[in-house]
Amino acid sequence: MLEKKDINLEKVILIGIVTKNQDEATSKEYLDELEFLTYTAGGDVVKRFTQKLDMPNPKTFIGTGKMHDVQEYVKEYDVGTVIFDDELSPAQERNISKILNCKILDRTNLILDIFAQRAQTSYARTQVELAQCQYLLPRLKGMWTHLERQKGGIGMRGPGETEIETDRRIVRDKISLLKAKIKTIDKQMAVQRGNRGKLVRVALVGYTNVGKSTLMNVISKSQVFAENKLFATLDTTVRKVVIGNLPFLVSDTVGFIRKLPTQLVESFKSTLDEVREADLLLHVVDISHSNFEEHIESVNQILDEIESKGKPTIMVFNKIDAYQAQPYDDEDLVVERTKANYSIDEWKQTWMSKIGDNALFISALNKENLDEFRKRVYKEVREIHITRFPYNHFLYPDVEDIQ
Ligand SMILES: Nc1nc2c(ncn2[C@@H]2O[C@H](COP(=O)(O)OP(=O)(O)OP(=O)(O)O)[C@@H](O)[C@H]2O)c(=O)[nH]1
Ligand SMILES: [Mg+2]
Repeated sequence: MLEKKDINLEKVILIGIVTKNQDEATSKEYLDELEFLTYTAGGDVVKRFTQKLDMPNPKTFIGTGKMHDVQEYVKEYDVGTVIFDDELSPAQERNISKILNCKILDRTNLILDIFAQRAQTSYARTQVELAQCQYLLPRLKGMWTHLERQKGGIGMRGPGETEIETDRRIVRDKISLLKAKIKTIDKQMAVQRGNRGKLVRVALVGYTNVGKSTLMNVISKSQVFAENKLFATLDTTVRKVVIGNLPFLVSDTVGFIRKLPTQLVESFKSTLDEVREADLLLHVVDISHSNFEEHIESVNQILDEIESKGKPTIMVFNKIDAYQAQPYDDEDLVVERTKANYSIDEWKQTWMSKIGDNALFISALNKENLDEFRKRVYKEVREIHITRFPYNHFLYPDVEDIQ
């Protein structure tokens, strides 16, 4: 099955740059992630090109010589798509597509494409479409200059301009239409949320592919779609969970990623309402990923954007089963020991000294440490619950007494 799918994968080249603010190792990690995104979108990366640059070339992003190498490769291996890790200006995109004569995408395009592929419900589809239209609108202007240059300015300007104006109007109309549609669904969803009463609400948040849905399935015995690809979840699922007699709601929602297109954050605002209105956040982290600390940063940044940063938060470090410290040679006096050499215990100490018992270390897959997880969540939810209902706190025993 998988093999058959592999045959149909699109051949893709990735292009990244190494700059003063982005060293070689960082650039490699970004390209690794871009490769995973490409795979998720149905592409097969056949080659990567990187270049050291002080700043991107305004015309072609990378230098002329390097572009020539890419061109040769595209021709020789019949590559259909070239993907850049950074956002291209409309002019760069145009110039490059003339040279390479194939599909040119950037990270934003790619993420939008994956979202479009993965959107299951009409609500998710509407939100993705809105983001795509918003991405397209400012770029239509650039497309006009392209037309002008291609067809020659004189005599073409009138009809050309009308054409582009019409296009813009169509896109703008579409945006209003989509916004209206989202508003209607929002109202229905707000009613639904209102109907849930005053149960404490807990939201799973985190970088994409860290195991949020897996954890959700384990704690709520539900069947949310989980797989080893990015953005497996686009809609929000809410389940009622009961620990030690105390019912509360847990939501699982879309994962975050570095440089999540702003258009997507905006149009997914309604999906993210579940996070904004939550009483407690469980920030799930994939500790087995070499770049997990940067992932935490990206997630915090997006939480900030959606005004949810100050909420009570428990950090849940998942996938401890897959964590592998880089081996360290004690006798090596030259190479300094770094965080990459930390054992899980060292990570525990580091985080516990920062945030105490708000750091948990689990494996959702192997169900390791889930008891501790349940107890910690229970304690927090119970606290929120009894501030809300001071008169029935006796219904719920102290965490020490629950099974
Ligand atoms: N080794 C290991 N793998 C895990 C663990 N938890 C989840 N996974 C795997 O990680 C992958 C992603 O899991 P999901 O639950 O889909 O992750 P998610 O955070 O919901 O991802 P998105 O919805 O795409 O944002 C799957 O292949 C899971 O089987 C764990 O504790 N250990
Ligand atoms: Mg998921």
